[in-house]
Amino acid sequence: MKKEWWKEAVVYQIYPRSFYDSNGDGIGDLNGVIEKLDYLKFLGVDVIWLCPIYKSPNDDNGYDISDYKNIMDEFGNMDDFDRLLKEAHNRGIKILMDLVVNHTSDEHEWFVKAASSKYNPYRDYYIWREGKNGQYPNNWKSFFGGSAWEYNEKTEDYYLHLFTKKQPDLNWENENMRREIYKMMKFWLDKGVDGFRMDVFNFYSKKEGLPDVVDNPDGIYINGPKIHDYIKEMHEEVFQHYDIMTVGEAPCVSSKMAPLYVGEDRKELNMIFHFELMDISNDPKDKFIKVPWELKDIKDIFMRWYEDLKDKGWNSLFMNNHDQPRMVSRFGNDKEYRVESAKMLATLLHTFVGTPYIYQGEEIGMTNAYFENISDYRDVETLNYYNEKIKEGIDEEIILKRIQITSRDNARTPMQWDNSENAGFTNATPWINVNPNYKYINVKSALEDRNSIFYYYQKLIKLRKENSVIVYGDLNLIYKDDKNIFSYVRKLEDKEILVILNFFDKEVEFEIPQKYKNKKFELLIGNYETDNQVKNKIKLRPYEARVYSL
Ligand code: TEU
Ligand code: CA
Repeated sequence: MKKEWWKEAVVYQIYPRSFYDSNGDGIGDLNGVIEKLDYLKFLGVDVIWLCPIYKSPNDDNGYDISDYKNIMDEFGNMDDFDRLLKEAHNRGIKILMDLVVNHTSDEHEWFVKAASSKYNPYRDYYIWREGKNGQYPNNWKSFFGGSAWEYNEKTEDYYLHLFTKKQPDLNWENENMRREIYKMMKFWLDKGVDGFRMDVFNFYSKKEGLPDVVDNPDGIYINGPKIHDYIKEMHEEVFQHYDIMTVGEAPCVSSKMAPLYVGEDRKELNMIFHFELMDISNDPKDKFIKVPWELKDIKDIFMRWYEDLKDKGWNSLFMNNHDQPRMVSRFGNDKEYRVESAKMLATLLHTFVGTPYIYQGEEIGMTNAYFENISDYRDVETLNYYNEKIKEGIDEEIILKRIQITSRDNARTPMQWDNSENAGFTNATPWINVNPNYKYINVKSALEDRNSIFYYYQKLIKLRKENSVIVYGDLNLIYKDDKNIFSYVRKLEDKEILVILNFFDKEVEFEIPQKYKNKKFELLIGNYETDNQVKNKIKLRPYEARVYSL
């Protein structure tokens, strides 16, 4: 397999609003990120993915951009950004920008002009349609509730917005618009940024005629007919001229389809974020309703993506981000076994095939917030859902229970730095409440405890650097049908490692497969005290993880 720096890297995702507030206004900012670079260096990550920091009215916390070439007021200014980039590079850390070009803010000057008159040159940068018999132009729904169309009084027609009405979709059919986007990308790359995480990139292309969705939007506004043309053009115009990393956020992409986007011969992207794992416990009709998951399904997803991309392209590994509940709350056990289960899940993400992503706070085992009042929530998706369900007459208590488990705000509470007021995130009132468990879950106490989740991550990252088998080795699943244990062997030339993960809170036995029984076992990492004595069977404690070199 071809060697690439982005295959060997570990990425750390920062949600700047909630990372560290350097100037006491309750909002995280770029100088706050600079102050914490040494912490990230100590953890050992190679790349930071910065969630959007561009000018924005913050209808969707920066995913609604009003000026791509300027910094959000609350986060600082371009000098701060330039310093951040320099300081990160000085420490050998790369910076990945969030590229949000499926839509802009409605306050972007392109949209302001476009909405002013049917004859404005910017009109065609967006997607406008007349109503049908006094109704919406078609049946498309916004991801954040209601129709995807908003009426514009002035020009007496509708514009498309797949997210909030303050996030109008760009018209990728328009070549001038595309050229301006590529120019803007080069503006950032010429500053020296190291790549892009591309927000819903597979939504750019919309099917001609904008037909109604019948079963699902695949091929209509997701993975639309021209999507590969656009990404190839972007590669040709932009990517190929730089040594960068690209990762596309890709809802509704199957493992079969993925090689078309990330195939090494395709000249499109380095990797994507697929949603199969993130959707695993979602009720298909309502993601706020969670259904139980089984280990079998998790294994199937990991294995299928491994096999379908094998020798073709690369994958990304993550179990949470700024849109998802906290990983330890969702896939682990944030009550009795928070530390053990957080480490076990980390072991999977850092020893499987693909580039691991750490979402801020994951490395200290931060949990869901479980806020009890709707007034504690800030996220537009959550608030829209609440209002919609109240209108439908659903009991408030039921709605709040769903929100507690699923809301994106679970991942957006401030980073917990220490046990002082507001978790050391700010000395003002934070824009969103801190999780009350900051008293004992925080960076300071993690750094003081040799057995903390933090040091476990540090060690995993180091192991990856020292053992190329973890990056480039083949993978073989063991005990495919075991309901409790996820186990596999990684192999590169004569190097082999065995990963054993107990996914639940019960003790289970793991029998060493015949062909490994005579090997010498050396424990590389584990989340419990163990000696190197490996007999035929291993009794695994709750959420136990072990990685052996054979
Ligand atoms: O998310 C894209 C997306 O598909 C969302 O519907 C996401 O799945 C949802 O938030 C989960 O419920 C991206 C960004 O990551 C998200 O923060 C933005 O709100 C969205 O695009 C619009 O830019
Ligand atoms: Ca601030």
